[in-house]
Amino acid sequence: MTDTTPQAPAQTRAGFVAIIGAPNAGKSTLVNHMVGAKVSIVTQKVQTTRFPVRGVAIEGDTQIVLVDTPGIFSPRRRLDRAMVRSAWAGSEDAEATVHLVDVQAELASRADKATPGEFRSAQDVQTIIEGLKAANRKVILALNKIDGVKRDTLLAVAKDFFDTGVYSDVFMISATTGAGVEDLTAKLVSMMPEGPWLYPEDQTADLPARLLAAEITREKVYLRVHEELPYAATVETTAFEERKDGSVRIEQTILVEREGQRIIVIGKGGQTLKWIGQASREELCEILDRKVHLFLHVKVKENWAEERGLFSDIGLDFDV
Ligand SMILES: Nc1nc2c(ncn2[C@@H]2O[C@H](COP(=O)(O)OP(=O)(O)OP(=O)(O)O)[C@@H](O)[C@H]2O)c(=O)[nH]1
Ligand SMILES: [Mg+2]
Repeated sequence: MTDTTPQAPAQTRAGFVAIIGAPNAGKSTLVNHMVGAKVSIVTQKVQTTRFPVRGVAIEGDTQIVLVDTPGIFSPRRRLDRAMVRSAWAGSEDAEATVHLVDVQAELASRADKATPGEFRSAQDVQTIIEGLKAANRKVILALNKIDGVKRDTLLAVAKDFFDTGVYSDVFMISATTGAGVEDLTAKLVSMMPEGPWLYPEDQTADLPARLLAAEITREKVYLRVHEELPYAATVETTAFEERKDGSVRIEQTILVEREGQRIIVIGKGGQTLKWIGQASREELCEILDRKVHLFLHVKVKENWAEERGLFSDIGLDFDV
């Protein structure tokens, strides 16, 4: 006799995990690695991520919605304040939070060999620990960038962090090589509540295409001219048209704050802008899986970072 009992539906689990940390800790790299696709842009520059970006990772019956957040640091400008606020908010709404720490910056700072950036990063980590203490919260610590760091050095750092009392668990990982990420993922899976999945099975991200396209171009701008452009550029998609032949036509404006920056982004004979456009177009073709016609313009708009519209476009609060 054949068994005709219907299969009981598998018990699924799903939930949100926020990844917080100082700028440049490797949060976006980790989210991309766990999702297995590029959902958030990565550069060597601090403050790359400006708003919470969601990426969906699936492990067996569990769906983990990873929330990549902007770096947490001492904010000065309006955009900084809004970014930091959104990072903390992302964490408060999540089932679990991972505090990601650049252990190389931490070690350099302890050895008094830190670059100004590494020193700032170590300070920002302390700010985050204070924030967690004040909120009486326990989160998961992941020491990142362990590639090239000695194990006994790592253990000593891990112990110091654990002794602050704000961490429930400590993991040591490399977001670029993937070392240790499986263990961290297994822990997160165990923390997800039972419930239906939050996104369709085949969806890895939920960024609207126009915004994603702007992010990809911003990444290329940063990769190419990061030294000359401290924090001064943003990208807007002004047109996004699907064409009958299946291709898409995208027009974007790169906004900078000064004429000198406009000249840098364009480059000698337009070479820099050409490189940015090519790199962005190639990646957009891959992500959107079709032919892309990309047109870039560069404009000076002194106070683009003070415009209400920019904030609402990317889901940040203007009035913080
Ligand atoms: N050596 C090493 N570098 C890493 C690792 N993870 C990330 N990086 C590098 O660190 C830099 C910053 O990575 P991001 O993922 O953009 O960092 P982030 O925390 O998202 O930065 P913000 O968005 O600015 O807050 C990039 O150059 C990465 O390639 C790692 O495990 N090892
Ligand atoms: Mg980031």
